[in-house]
Amino acid sequence: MKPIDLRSDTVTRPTPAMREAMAHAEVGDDVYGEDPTVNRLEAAAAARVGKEAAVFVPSGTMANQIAIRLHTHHGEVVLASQGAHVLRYEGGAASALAGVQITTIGTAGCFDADAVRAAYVPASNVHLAPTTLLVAEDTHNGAGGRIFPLAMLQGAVGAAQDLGMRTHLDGARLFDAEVASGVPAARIAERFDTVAFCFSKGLGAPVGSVLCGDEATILRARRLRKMLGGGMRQAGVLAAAALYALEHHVDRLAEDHIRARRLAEGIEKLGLPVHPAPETNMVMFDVADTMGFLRATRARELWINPTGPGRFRAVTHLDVGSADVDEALARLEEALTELRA
Ligand code: TLP
Repeated sequence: MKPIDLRSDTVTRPTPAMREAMAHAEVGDDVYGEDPTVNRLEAAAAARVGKEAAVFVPSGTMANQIAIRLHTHHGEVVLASQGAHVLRYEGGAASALAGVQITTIGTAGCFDADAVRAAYVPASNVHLAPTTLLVAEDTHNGAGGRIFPLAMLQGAVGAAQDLGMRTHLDGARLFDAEVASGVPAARIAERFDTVAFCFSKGLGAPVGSVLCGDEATILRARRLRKMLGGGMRQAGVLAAAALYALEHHVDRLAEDHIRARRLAEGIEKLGLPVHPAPETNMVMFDVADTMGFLRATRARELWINPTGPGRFRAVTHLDVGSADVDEALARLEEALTELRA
């Protein structure tokens, strides 16, 4: 039985055309700035999100953590959304590497200008840790691939900047937001000092993310990348896959979103609560018996990750076709019949 892997959009494998691009990539030593394919990728990525410069890094986690180091000093506070990736899924890096605390604000992955103002602490009060950085996440993983409403996002970023804070956008899935909302990625990222996005999620590349911002900031980011061990020599082989993804796999994200909606409808028909309604490529649903559901689905080669007790996330991606959605629903029905027997 062919496994259907809905654990994440990180599980995609490079397509034959992408492998072809990788095989023919021109390379050089990127730590010397001499890899032509990396240089091309960085220029294309920066232009795509309306920033001056970009640095290619191995992962979204490294991009976010470099940004946090860039914008803060030890002992400061970062404001981020409830369930933010930088807080929940980056191995405690913000405290371990940058020495900052994270305070969460807002609900369901979003926050407004008032929430930023209410949480803001100036450096003048010696008892309190000052808030110096705002991190937004769009789309929001923990909130089920939710798109941050643009007016709210711009209001919150504006408020942070008026207070003298720096701002970073974790746009691991920024192009899902662009394709689903019709708002260009550059517009979403416009007011942020830095923006990170990933090639290794829905865009289908095997490895890689970028951090984008102005020239001076990205120059500092290059030093931090080196410090963290992210200087990657003949990385053009990977950059070729990322470039291919940027050129060929953005528009097709719409297919993932259609499939996620169809999957959600099918899951609801099977009697499982789905919430929120999917806006992009994630379907969040509840099954009370977490371990039983995992066993019953795994036994049928249907792979879905829990995100907490009684809660699951199914993600559509490049390697999940329309027929796979039907097959996943059939396996799900069988698993639930067994569970309810
Ligand atoms: N998210 C992964 C897991 O870490 C949870 C996934 O399967 O969704 N920002 C956001 C919003 C992300 O969802 C992720 C990956 C990252 C950053 C980190 O990217 P990587 O995995 O490249 O370090």
